[in-house]
Amino acid sequence: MNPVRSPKKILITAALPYANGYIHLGHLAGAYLPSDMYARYQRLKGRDVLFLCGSDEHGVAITVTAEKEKMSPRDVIDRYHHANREAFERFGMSFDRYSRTSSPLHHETTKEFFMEFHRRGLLKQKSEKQLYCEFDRMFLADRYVEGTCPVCGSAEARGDQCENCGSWLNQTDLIDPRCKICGRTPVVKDTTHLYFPLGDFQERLEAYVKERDARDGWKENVLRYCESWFREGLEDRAVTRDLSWGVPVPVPGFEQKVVYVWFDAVLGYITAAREWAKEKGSEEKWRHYWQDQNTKYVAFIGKDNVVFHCIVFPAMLMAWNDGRTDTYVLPENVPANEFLNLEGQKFSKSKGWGIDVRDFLNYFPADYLRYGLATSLPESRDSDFTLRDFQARVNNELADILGNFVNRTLAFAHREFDGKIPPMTGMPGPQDKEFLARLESAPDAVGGLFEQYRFRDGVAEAMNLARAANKYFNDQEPWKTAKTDRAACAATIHHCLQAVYTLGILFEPIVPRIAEKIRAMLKAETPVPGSWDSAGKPVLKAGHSLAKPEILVSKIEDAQLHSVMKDLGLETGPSSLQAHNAQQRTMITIDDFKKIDLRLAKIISAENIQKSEKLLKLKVQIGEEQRQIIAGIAKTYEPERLIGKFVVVVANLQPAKLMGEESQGMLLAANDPEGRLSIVTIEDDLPTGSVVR
Ligand code: B3M
Ligand code: ZN
Repeated sequence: MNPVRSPKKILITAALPYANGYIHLGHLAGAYLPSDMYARYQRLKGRDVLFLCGSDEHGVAITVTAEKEKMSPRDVIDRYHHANREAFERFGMSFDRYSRTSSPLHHETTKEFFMEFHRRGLLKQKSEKQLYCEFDRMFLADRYVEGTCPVCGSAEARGDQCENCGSWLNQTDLIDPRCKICGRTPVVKDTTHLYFPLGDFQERLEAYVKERDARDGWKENVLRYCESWFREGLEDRAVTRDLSWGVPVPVPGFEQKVVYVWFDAVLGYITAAREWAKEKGSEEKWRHYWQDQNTKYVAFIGKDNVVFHCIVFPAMLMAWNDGRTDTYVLPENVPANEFLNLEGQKFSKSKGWGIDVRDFLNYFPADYLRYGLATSLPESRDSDFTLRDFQARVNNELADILGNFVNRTLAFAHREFDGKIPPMTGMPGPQDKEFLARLESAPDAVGGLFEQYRFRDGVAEAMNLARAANKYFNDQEPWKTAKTDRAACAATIHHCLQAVYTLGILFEPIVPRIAEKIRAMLKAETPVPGSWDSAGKPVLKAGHSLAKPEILVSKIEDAQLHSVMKDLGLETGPSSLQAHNAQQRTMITIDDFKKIDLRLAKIISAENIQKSEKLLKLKVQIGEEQRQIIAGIAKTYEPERLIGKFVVVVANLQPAKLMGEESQGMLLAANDPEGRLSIVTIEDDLPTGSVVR
């Protein structure tokens, strides 16, 4: 049997976000909102759904954050795991389980796979050259090194990848590598790792992608990524790392190393199912989804995770399945979205450009956000989210079309028909028939698009039905027939109420709380599994009484939008958002502050530096001492203008080389978002060397 045509069981996963930062709108538009719409839709279709997610809590993403925020990795993951789980709940994600990869059960899952591969001799031991920081006494895994990209020349390439040109790198390829912890130049040393033979699976993987694409229609963007990987040729991948945070490698001689984060992260989906089953009190129930070849497994992700879900994870599952009878299902499809931009610019954690879900939901109901994102999902290419569009979508569509139709219909039924569903007598006219046909075909039209992972189109189709319903209401003019032809009026309202019911089902995957309100107003039961197919049909019986209508969606006023944009720092671009985020930055103690030795200094000489438009070379007097400081102020200050000025310098900053010149301190200056700059000076001429605090 073809599992895709009549899938009874559907396993759905959404990428496990790293527990090292808060979930933002870009994440939601990537993997989360689409997966949730899909899961909710499939449940309404009566399918047996298991929907899983959780926090990815290992790897350098976590340890780098821990160092930056001066916390232990454990504290980092605890903070973000709980915050993100809560944000997802508020957003209305309907996960059956939100797990975490630091759990003991997950370590067990990972070790099981690892040992299975090891026992079967799949993992090859190889020695490779890696960068080692003699100061920090460690091998610098992936993101612990930075340097110049050998492909594009960007100065900020990471050990594993250059974000600027997207090249995959070997850390030893980096030009001028630097240790990210201490800034020193690392040395090259040998280290031994275990490798998974990914290359051996290339042929089978190509066939796998081809077959699943033919069966379930993979997205173009995903196929393109896969093709380029296949074209380059798959190679063995190290699955161990020299780190202390992660799942310890269970192989003798390797106890000091941990399992590569991606090896364990994808297995997190299996752990989540095992946890879910445990909680349900039937420990083996997870196999009902993962280990039944009739399950359709769909893995929702963002585009940067394609290789791990379309190539690495399937290869791991193939490898397991080769030697076992308890075999896993492979992803039937891996719908990956592209990126969502915010107000025309990339979301960027380091630039502070983005909106956290938690922040946004302090201003607007989750369903407004769901609708706003659903209509701008980056399904085939990057897309843009702007607050203006968001307002327009909510006001002109959610409120004016859907909300308005539901409200006017219910209000009319209360006014003219005593709050009950009026009977339908007589034969429907041509316009009624046309509308009823439209209504009847809507569930399949919307559902068909959801089945093809075309959520934007599906949402538009659902809204089109509400549009058609409004038009029907207008064309029928029930306010007139109420006086002239009661039977016709009753029929119109009867059909409109059936349409309200249908909309209450079709909008459930998109805006679940609004849909719930609609059903409550109709006093229709909350949707039971399978109710999708009751939509479009005349389900409501004449005489059934209705609840009082309430406002479904209130509009977003301009003034409100402005103040939110200001609060969120969205008015003048990334730099103002950065300032906004800076206000929320971690507090420091007075002792932290005292570590900075700020001194009053006098500039005694200043000159340009050849080949640099930005830098000036200054000599400053600090008490008895003279120092050279290289300052990036040449665009604002002529050297002559600076001589004799009293400035504030950081006197205990580690010396650094800039354009070959040593800088023995730093000058304080203020910066505005437009890049204007002013050095900090002192009002009265106190002696140089005076302490500034
Ligand atoms: N945590 C990467 C990311 O958040 C990674 C996904 C894991 S899915 C198994 O983009
Ligand atoms: Zn170092």
